[in-house]
Amino acid sequence: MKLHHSKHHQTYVNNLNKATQALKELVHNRDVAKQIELQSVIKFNGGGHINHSLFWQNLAPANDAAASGGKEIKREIERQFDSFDKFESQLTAALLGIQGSGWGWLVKQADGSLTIETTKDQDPIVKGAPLLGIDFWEHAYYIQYYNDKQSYVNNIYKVINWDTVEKRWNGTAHALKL
Ligand code: MN3
Repeated sequence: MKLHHSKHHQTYVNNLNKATQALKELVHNRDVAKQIELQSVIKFNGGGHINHSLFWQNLAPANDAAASGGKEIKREIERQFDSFDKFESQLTAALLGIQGSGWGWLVKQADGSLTIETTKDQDPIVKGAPLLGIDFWEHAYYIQYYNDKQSYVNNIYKVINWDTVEKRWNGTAHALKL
């Protein structure tokens, strides 16, 4: 995770900064074609920055109170998914079903419903509020777990900061304002 934070996440930040700087010049020079060309770079690196920022705040040490917090959101999850176990197994299935690189999410929709979503590469959640995001790129688990994705999922569930999830759910922490 140290490498993940200081190398991988940092690269997205550096590339996003470079791209937004370049965009300013292109706007100034009224080069619309080049601005459009730059959109995918901004989406990838901006998404990478947003997703990882959400991810780090989503984690807590296993024995930390925050890892067993979030009583209200857990009750809501039980209500909407029938049980917490059902929620976890649905999220696990979604994560293990990702082909290539991507993310698994718990999202609060505008009508209050909770949904499990996956996004490809570094696409961020832009519709609804992402409450919980799990990085499912190989770089997130390979050093520690090799190809054993299931163990990565099992262990990441032990270090979820449920207080953060709850704050995003009840609006006391803005999910996308970093
Ligand atoms: Mn990552």
